[in-house]
Amino acid sequence: MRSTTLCLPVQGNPAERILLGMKKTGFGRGKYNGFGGKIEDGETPEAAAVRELAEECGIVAAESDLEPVGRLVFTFPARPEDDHDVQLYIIRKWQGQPAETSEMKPVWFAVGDIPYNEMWADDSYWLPAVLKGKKVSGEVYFSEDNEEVDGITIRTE
Ligand code: 6OG
Repeated sequence: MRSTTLCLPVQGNPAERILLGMKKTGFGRGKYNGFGGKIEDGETPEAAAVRELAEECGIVAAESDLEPVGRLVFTFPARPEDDHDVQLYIIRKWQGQPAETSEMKPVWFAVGDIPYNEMWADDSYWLPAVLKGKKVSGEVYFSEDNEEVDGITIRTE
């Protein structure tokens, strides 16, 4: 199980626009997603979230500006090495302009125009709730093709 972060930069409260990145390499290549990755040994989830934001799209955020919005566990029965335990954050304040890196190409989307058909299949189940200000927790089981959602439980608060 990989312990990771996923950070969603948004403008507006409630959210009006969201910054997503087209992933250029590795796990989730070819999909839009938030920014994040592995929590390194000895690193806090918040430190990892801030580091990954800078590495993937060049913006500099303070840990104290991260809003924790939940936790999701993704299970891939056909590829257990890809199981992910993900801490989710929203961020509304940072320094610098998002820029393309070797890992991600950042693009702003209106919240009514999110490209769910170019994202992980779970996202349409929980992202709308997060963008409305809810916290989520849940488990997602992927099918044998590692793409479709086979089972999902999402709790909101
Ligand atoms: P690395 O393991 O490459 O980071 N992530 C997911 N994000 C969404 N929206 N859906 C999923 O369903 C995900 N599984 C993982 C966590 C992978 C990045 O992708 C996120 C990390 O930010 C399967 O270091």
